[in-house]
Amino acid sequence: RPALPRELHITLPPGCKVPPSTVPVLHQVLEHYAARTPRLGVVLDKATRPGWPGLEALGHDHFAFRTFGVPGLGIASLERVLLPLGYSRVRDEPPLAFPAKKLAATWFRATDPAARALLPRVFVSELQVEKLSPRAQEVIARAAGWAAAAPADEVLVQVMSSLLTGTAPWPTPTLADYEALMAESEYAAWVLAHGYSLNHTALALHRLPPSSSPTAAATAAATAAATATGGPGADITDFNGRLQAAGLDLNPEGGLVKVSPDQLLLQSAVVADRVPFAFACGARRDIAAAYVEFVQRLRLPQHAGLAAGQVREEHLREGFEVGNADRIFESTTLAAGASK
Ligand code: OOG
Ligand code: NI
Repeated sequence: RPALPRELHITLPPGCKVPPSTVPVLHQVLEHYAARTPRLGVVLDKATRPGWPGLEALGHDHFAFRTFGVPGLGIASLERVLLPLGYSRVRDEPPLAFPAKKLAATWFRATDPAARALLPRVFVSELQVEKLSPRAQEVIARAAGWAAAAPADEVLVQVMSSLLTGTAPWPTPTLADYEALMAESEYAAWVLAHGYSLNHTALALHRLPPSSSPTAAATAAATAAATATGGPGADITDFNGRLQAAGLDLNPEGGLVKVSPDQLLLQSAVVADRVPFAFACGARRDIAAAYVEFVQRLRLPQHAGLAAGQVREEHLREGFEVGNADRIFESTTLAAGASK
C-alpha cells in the first residue's frame, strides 16, 4: 500500500469512544487518495512544510465522497458504513440542496464529542439520477442497478471494499459511457469513473499554529484575523498565496475564498488533478480526479470573550454552507473542462 505523509495521519487521544477500526479505515482511504492526487504532494512540499517546518499534524476538517442516488447506494450506503465507525448523521434544516446540479448532500461527524476535533467530518452528496435524461439513467443503471436487487449486507461489503481500495463497485466504464454522462453532468461522469474513492480532504487551516514565516503580504491580514476572530490557525488568504506561489491553480468560482453569509466559514480549493484513467476496452484518457480543499473556521460570536489559547474546535463555526459548497463542487468541473 502507498505510504501516507506523516502530517496527514489522524491520532486520537486515549479514551475516545471511537471503534478501533475507524482510524485504520480513514488512513487507508487517505493512502489511495494521496497516491492519485499529485497536487497534494505539492501542497505539502511547497506550501505547508516551508511555512510550518516540523509540523506534526495538519488536521482534516472533512472528507468528501460522491455517490449515485439510486436504491442501495447513495448517501444511505455511506451512512451504513459510517454509523458503525462511530459517526452520526447531522440533519441540516433546510437540507443541503443543489437543484441546478441535481445534487443533495448531508454530513456526518464523530458521535463522541471528544473526537470531533480530530476525526474528519464526512460530507456526502448524491446525484438525483431520476432527474437526468433516459440515456444517462440507462448508463447509470447498467453500472449501479445491481444494488437495488442485492441483499443489504452484500451492498455494504461492496461499498466498504470500494472505499478501502479507492475504486467503484461496478466494472470499469467505457469511454463512451463516461462521455455520455459528461455531456450532462460532470459529477455523474466523475462518480462513474471514481466511485467511492475520496473526492477530497479539506485541511483545517484553523488548527495550524501561526506560521514561522508569514508572507509579507499576509502578516497584517493574519494579525487582523487573529484579533477579530481570536482565530487560532492560519489565514486562508495567506495560505492561498502560498498555494499560488507553489504554482497551483485555485478554484476561482465566486472568488478564491468562498465566504458563508455569516462570514465565519471560509473555504478554498485547488483545481482537481487530471490523471490517466484506463477505460474498458483499452482506451486511456486523462480525466479529472481528486482535489484538496482548505477550510478556515472562525470563532462564533458567543465565544468572543475567550482568550486565544482557549479557543477549540467547538467554539468555531460548525457545518457546511450551500453557497460555498456549490462553488467547491466546480473544482473537478474546472479540471474536466481542460480536456476540451
Ligand atoms: C463536494 C463539494 C462541497 C464543501 O466542503 O462544501 C464541499 C464535492 O466536490 O464533492 O466539499
Ligand atoms: Ni469540502
